[in-house]
Amino acid sequence: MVGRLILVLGDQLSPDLSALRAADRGRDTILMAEVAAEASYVPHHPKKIAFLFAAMRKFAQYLRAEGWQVRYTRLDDPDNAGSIPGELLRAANATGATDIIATEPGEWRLIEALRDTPLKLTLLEDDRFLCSHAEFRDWAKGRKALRMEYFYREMRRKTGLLMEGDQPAGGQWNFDHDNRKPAPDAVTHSGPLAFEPDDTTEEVLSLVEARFGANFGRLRPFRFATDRAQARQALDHFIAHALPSFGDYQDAMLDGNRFLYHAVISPYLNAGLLSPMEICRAAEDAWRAGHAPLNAAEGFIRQIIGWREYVRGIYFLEGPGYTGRNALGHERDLPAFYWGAPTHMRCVLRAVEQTRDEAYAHHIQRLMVTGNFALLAGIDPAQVHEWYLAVYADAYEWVEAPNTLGMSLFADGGIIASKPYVSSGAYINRMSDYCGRCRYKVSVKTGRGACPFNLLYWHFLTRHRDRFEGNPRMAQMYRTWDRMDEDRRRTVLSDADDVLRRLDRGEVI
Ligand code: FAD
Ligand code: DLZ
Ligand code: SF4
Repeated sequence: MVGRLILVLGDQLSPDLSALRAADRGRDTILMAEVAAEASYVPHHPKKIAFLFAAMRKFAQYLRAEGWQVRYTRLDDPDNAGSIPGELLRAANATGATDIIATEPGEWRLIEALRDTPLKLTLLEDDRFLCSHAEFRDWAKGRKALRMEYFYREMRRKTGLLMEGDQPAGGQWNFDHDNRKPAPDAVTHSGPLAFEPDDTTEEVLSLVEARFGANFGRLRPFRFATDRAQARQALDHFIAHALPSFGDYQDAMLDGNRFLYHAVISPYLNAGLLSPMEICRAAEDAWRAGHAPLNAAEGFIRQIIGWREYVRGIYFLEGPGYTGRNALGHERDLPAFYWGAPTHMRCVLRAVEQTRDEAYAHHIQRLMVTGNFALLAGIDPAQVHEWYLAVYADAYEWVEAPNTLGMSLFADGGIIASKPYVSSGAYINRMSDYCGRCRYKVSVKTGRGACPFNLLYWHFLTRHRDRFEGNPRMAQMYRTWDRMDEDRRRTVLSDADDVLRRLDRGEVI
C-alpha cells in the first residue's frame, strides 16, 4: 500500500506533533520543505529564517535517526516548487501518495492554501497548545468581554499549575502589584545562553546571507539555539539565573541591556523545540524549591498559559478577517525609522537597533515604545502588523496579529484591550533610562524640544474623544486634558500636528 505524506512545517518541530502521532513509521513519508513562499511572504529578519532552516534541518536529522523516512527539500534545490502546496504535489507525484496528514498551521493564509490542494488532506488539531479551539469557543460563548484574567484562571485550574487544591498558591491568582518595578541600576543576569553555530547552522547562514542578506536585520553574530537539547539548556539557564528577578523587572527597559531578566525562549517555544508545560513546570519547580519568589513564577507562568493561549484563542475565534481590522481608521504610512532610518527618539532608536541586531525586543519595548508610537501617530495597522511579523524571530500570525492589532493598536475595537495602551513620555521615563540620553526632553510638553510621545498622546486622545471619553478607565486622562489652559491645549495640538507633518514629509523625528 502506498504510504501517506506527513507534512511537518518549520514551526512544528515537536516529536509529539499530532501529525507524527498519526503516522506510520513503516510506510509513511515525512515532508519538510524550505520554500520561497514561506520565506518571503513578509521580509523576514535573516536571523528568523536562519533559525528556522537550521532547526528544520536538525529536526529532519533527528527524525531519520528515529527511523522515519524523511523527504527534505532545501531552498536551493533546483526542483524546489517554491511553496508548501507545490512541494506536496511534487512529493505526491514522486511517491504516488494521494493522502496528506498535517497538523493545523498557525496562520489562516497557509490553512487556506493547504485546503486548496487537490490532494486528500487530513488536518489535525495542534494539541501542543493547552486550550483547544473548542474549549476557547466554549469559554468565550455568551461573555460580554473576553478578559485574559478570567481565561487565565481557567488555565490554572486545568493545568494545576501553582494551585493548592482548588485555590491559587499564595491566596491570589495574580501578583502583578509586586511587579513592574522601574529599571534597576545594575542587572546581575548576563543574558540568554549563546550557542556557537555548528556545521549545519553555518551552511544555513551562508544560504540565508546569499538569498536574504538585503532584508532588514543582521544575520551575524548568530547565537540562537537550533535544536531541542540546546533550547532546553537555554530554558534551564533562564530558570537558574533570571527567573528570580523576572517579575520585579518585567516591565523595565535599559539603554545598555537588551534582555534584562527575560527568558528569550519564544522562538524555541513557538517552533516546537520546547513545550509550554515543560517551561511552566520548570518555573513552578523553581518556586517550590525556594529558588524563585511566587510573584516571579506566577508572572512568568501567566504569560505562557494565560496570554499566549488567550491570544491564540482570539486569533482562531475571530477568523481570517482579523488582520484587516482598523477600528480607529488609522492610515499613516509606517515611518522609515522602523526599518532603520535615523530618529532622534532614543527609546525608539534603541528598540529598533536591537530588533535589527537580535530579531528580538522584549514585551514592553514592543508594546510601549514601537507599538505605542505607532498607535499615537495613527499608523496603518496593516503596515505595523507586517513589520512585527517580519522582524521578530518568534513571529507567526496566530501570536503576532492579536498582540499587534489587538493589544497594541486597538485595531480590533477592544476585543483584547479594555483600553488603548497609550502613554506619554512619562511612562517610558519611569520604566527606563532612555530619556536621559535623548535629544528630546521628556519634561518638556510643547515646542520643538518636547518629547513627541507627550505631544502625540494628547493628539490621540482628542482625535478619538468620542470613542474613549465614556470609558471609565480613561476618564482621568480627559479630566486632566480639560483642566489645561485653553492656549496650552491649542499649542500642544498644533505642535503635535507639526510632528505628524514632519513625519509625513520624511524628516528625521
Ligand atoms: P518573556 O518576557 O520572558 O515571557 C515568557 C514567555 O511568555 C514568552 O517566551 C512568550 O512565549 C510568552 N508571552 C509573554 N507575553 C506574551 C504575549 N503577550 N503573547 C503571547 N505570548 C507571550 N510573542 C510572540 O511569541 N510572537 C510574536 O510575534 C509576538 N509579537 C508581539 C507583538 C507586539 C506588538 C507585542 C506587544 C507583543 C508581542 N509578543 C509576541 C509577545 C511578547 O512580546 C513576546 O512573547 C516576548 O517578548 C518574547 O520574549 P521572551 O521569551 O523573552 O518573553
Ligand atoms: C516562517 C517560516 C519560514 C521563514 N520558512 C518556512 C519554510 O521554508 N518552510 C516551512 O515549512 N515553514 C516555514 N516557516 C514557518 C511557516 O511560515 C509557518 O508554519 C506558518 O507561518 C504557520 O505558522
Ligand atoms: Fe523616548 Fe521621549 Fe524619552 Fe526621548 S524623551 S527617550 S522620545 S520618551
